[in-house]
Amino acid sequence: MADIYDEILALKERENATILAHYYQEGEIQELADVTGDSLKLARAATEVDTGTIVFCGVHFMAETAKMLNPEKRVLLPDLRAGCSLADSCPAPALAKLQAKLRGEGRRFQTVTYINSTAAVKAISDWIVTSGNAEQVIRRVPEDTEILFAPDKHLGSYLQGVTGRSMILWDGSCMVHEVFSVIDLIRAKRRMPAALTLAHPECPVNIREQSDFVGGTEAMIRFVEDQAEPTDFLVATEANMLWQLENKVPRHRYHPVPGITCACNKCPHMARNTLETLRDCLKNGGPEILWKPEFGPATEVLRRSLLS
Ligand code: CIZ
Repeated sequence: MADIYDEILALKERENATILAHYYQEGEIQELADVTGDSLKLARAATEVDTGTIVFCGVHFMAETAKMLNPEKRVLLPDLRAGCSLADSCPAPALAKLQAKLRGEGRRFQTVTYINSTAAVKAISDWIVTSGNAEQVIRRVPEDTEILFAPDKHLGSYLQGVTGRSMILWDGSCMVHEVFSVIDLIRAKRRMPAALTLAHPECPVNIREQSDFVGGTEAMIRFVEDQAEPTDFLVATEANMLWQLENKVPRHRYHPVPGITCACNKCPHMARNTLETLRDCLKNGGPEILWKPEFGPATEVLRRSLLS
């Protein structure tokens, strides 16, 4: 391990690169990163990078976002196939068709899109939200306007509840958060009655209802930091988040909520980035995120939603 770590650090120096890593990456990658965070924190951090190259250890839409906000930088993604089931569930032509149908019915609406989407979808949206800023952004949508929320129906239904806004929900979901087992969660709560349950808002309502706290990953960190006494936490989000929680707030104990078919729930797309592919992408200068025509209009929406 030491060898590959040293190799990556030397290549990072040679290539004048900054490594940004999402909390859903393996701990060994998070440990090497210059900045770790959720997609909002990483998007903002990308605008402050002073090296010519950003290596984004996350999934494709996150690296695309970093490129859009920093067109002059070289943005590398260790494996271009690191996709997202939510982004896949919402192709831009299908969203455009629904928007045209709603307009044809005379409905007044704005499209609020989760950052887990392609640039082409962002380009036809009014707002982009992350789990960290969704409530604030939704408050910027005029009260007399409906909201078309895409692509995550679970996050959308959670936001309907907390904002009281009426929403038309796209039928998408995250393959990781969709499959937590409520039966196993209830069993774990019986075994550990003092434990607190944390759930990501991408989880279905049956998991959220069983939870003491619902929030994105940054909000989870703040919540556990606020608990002074050592506590057991059952955590319903991508299992690599436990590494970050253990690293940042080690006084607590963290237990992954199992998935229906697995003991802990990891994103197969995030897992495409490994120490080896990270090293190789620094060595080869690629794969690189290249500018596409839809990045222009998508960038405007991103900037007003995330940076102002
Ligand atoms: O916003 C993100 O980065 C995602 C996908 C989850 C979270 O809450 O960090």
